[in-house]
Amino acid sequence: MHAKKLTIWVNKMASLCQPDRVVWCDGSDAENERFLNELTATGKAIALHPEKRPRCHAFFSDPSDVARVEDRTFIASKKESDAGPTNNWQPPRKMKKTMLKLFKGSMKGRTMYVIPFMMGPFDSPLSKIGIQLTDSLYVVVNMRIMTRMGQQALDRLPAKKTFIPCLHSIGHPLAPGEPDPLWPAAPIERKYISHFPEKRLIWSYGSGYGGNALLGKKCLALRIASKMAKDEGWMAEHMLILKITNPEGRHKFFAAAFPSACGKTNLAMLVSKLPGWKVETIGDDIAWISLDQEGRMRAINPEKGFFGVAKGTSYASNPSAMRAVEKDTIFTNVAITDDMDVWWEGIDGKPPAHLMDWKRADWTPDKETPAAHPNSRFTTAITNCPVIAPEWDDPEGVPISAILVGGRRPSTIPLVHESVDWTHGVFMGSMMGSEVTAATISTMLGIVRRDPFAMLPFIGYHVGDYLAHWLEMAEKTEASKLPRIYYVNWFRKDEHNRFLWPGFGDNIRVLKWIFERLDGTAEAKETPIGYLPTRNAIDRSGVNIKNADLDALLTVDPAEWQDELKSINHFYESIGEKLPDALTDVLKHIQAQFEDVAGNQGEGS
Ligand code: OXD
Ligand code: MN
Repeated sequence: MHAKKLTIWVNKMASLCQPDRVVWCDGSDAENERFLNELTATGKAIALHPEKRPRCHAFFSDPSDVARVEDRTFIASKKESDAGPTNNWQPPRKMKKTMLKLFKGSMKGRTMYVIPFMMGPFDSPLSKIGIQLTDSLYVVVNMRIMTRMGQQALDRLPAKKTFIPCLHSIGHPLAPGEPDPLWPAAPIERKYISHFPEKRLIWSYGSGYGGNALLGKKCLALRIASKMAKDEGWMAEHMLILKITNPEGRHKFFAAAFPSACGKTNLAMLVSKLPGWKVETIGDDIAWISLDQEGRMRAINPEKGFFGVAKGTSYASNPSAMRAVEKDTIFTNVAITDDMDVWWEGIDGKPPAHLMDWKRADWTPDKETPAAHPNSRFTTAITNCPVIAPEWDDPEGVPISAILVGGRRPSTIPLVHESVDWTHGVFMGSMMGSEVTAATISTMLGIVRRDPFAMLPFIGYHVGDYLAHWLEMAEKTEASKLPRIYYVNWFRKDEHNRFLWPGFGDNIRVLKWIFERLDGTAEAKETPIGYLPTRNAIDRSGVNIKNADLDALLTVDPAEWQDELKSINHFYESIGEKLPDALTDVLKHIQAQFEDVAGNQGEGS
């Protein structure tokens, strides 16, 4: 029945896109090798040095196709009010009409690959099956790393009863005899990354890059899944999942939401600077969270690989990621050394005297353009990661004790603060974000791009309904069983633009405080914005962080917070009437508490 539905859909899409042939992928090693051989034979991929980077390949995209395209990403829900102010809405019929025209004959001269894939552990009740149709072999070999792809996923179709159809075309049909470019794609105005959340359907046209094309990731596991989660009572979140173990061998699991480019992969693979404390990785980008029988939140990582930003990754900043990409990895838009290894800005060591840059041109250190694209990526299996947690593939998921939220905030937001309850935690998630400008002193109080739970580009419905859903989740269980929510900020600076906190492996000191708060043993002080560590509650053993710096990191400045609350209010107004009142109430409550403190100080003096 389900197989029949699948065959009918594949046939229908094949007659629409008109590929020369249809190939069903089984996900085997032999198949993968065949595909990679074809990609290298046609020059689309370069095989890297067999000893330095065994079984690794590099790809180089068209310069017009280097990142997710939020402007060309659409939510086609029946009602505009179901897409909300943060999404590009299109009426489903109009969207379909536009795209049917584009998909018609879009795979001429090409092969349509059928990719069955599972998001989440094979036998988890939380997992979902997707079927992606694509005319990009680059997508196939990446999906094989990022998802549980192939026959094993297909075998679960009868049990799951349904699948999420994902149609993808790079939008570059070939006339007979027409040469195939190395990275075919459609021009920007013809790219459409379209989602039909009510139909649980994804149609992506014109881009072969990352989140636009590997449809299991942002499109399925976040945009479509967020809507399914809302309807079904669970949560699909843009969060890493980590396991933290203390020196006594006790462990907890934390999930953490940060906007793109705030170090999620680094935190997920943190190398602890505190002896005896250990962090292991479950996921670096996406968490599907649901309530278990006991009313606790459990999370799975729906993915099976990392699609990480290469730039800035080094043995110094993230040794585990570097070890993960030593073999069986796909690199996209990195630079290539003369001995066929990879290079990017921020990797260990000095730039070599000569490279091939991501545009396949000669590069020497005097060249003004970067050798690797700033959004250059590695695609590597989670099992390559040396600090993978044994629970990463557990069908039940892992119980989450704390949820961390944060962003890049050079001022105002302390190093860490703890919510007083779930609603306050949701307030913290709703207001999180990063400052847009590179911080200089004059822009320290610059514009903050609010990015609720780092989901702004990924909520498949109205942001106000999304925040309401967070609040509703708490009504399904007891408050004591819910994770506690913490706002962290590694990026606070002093007036000379110097980072006050060392970051990276030293972030374990903050994770330790959170761990001990959950155990009820760490000290905290109450402030109008929540609980903050006392100066001595942050373990500074083995590091030189001055009292003055720590005090600055833990400062809650009433004047800065006045501006902050105003700015949050402004953002709330942009959400409109679907914003839950409970969140405005938290805002007013914090405001009132600042006024109380000021009043008390006034009386005291
Ligand atoms: C990502 C992103 O690639 O969030 O993970 O942009
Ligand atoms: Mn991400």
